[in-house]
Amino acid sequence: MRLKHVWLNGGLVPAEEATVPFLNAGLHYGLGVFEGIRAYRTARGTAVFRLREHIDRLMGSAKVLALPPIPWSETDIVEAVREVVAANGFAECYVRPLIYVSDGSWNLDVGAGKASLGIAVWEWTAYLGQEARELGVRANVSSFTRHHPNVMMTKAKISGNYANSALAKSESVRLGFDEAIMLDPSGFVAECTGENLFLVRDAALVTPPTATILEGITRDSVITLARDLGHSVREEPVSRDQLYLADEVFVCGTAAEMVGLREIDGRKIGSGRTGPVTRALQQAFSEAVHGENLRYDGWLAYVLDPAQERALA
Ligand code: PPE
Repeated sequence: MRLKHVWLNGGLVPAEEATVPFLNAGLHYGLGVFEGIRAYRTARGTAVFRLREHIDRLMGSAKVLALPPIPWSETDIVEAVREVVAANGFAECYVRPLIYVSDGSWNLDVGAGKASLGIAVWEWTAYLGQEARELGVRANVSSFTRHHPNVMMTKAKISGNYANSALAKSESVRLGFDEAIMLDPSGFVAECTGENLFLVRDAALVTPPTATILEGITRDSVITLARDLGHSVREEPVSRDQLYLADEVFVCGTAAEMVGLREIDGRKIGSGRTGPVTRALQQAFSEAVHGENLRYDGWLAYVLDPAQERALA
């Protein structure tokens, strides 16, 4: 299905009209902050997963980059996301809000510019390949280092930060791998180019602490699901060789969802297939996002409210 409407600066516009001028500091310098959100099919219609948390992080990113204010509140943006998802009619889609410097800032003073907000959606299925979920994927430790927290702000989803991800990802793909694992400037495992990372050893989960990573909302969901399934979860520094020795390693993010790493740097991880703990968590995650486990219903923002659903019935 084709994208029909984009929400741009206050309302829906036809997708072909959602363009930005070439002379735009957001484009030239990567001065923007964005979110990646997924909407899923549920028995009660399409629901956006952890929408409030994503918009909260979007506003946090804007604060970190010190973007000029926009005239929409978090609640307005939450409503705008529901509006654009409903208007495009996808049962499941990826949602991409972007606040970008649309005017001024040619002197690199972000505060001197003006910011705009756009929200688009698209169907994005196999982010790490069709067979990733079942079989797991192959990764290498990148020759590129993840951002130093006083070079780029690792907690903010700043557009310009993604040049670092793109360098690493492109190199890994060129070398024949599916994804790159990135180390932080002190040599510990940080995250992947668009996902956080967990390892499993003796049924316990370990994941790098939040200091130098993007605080993933999927990561947070996985920690809750894992504890609810009875696993212990520790946030502590992870070294490269700890990955090699793990029973299972998996990555998680909105676009990728949950994907096992079956091989890292040419070393088979565990059995060389997506392991049992990863599988159980994939299942629990899938049930949560599709509204099949009421315990996690608070994570879902239904696109149509009950009155709208009745009107359409
Ligand atoms: N780390 C990075 C660097 C990252 O980009 C993401 C999301 C995550 C961790 C996981 O965060 P969360 O989605 O809240 O669980 N990456 C987004 C963009 C991917 C892209 O290629 O663009 C995403 O998954 O939407």
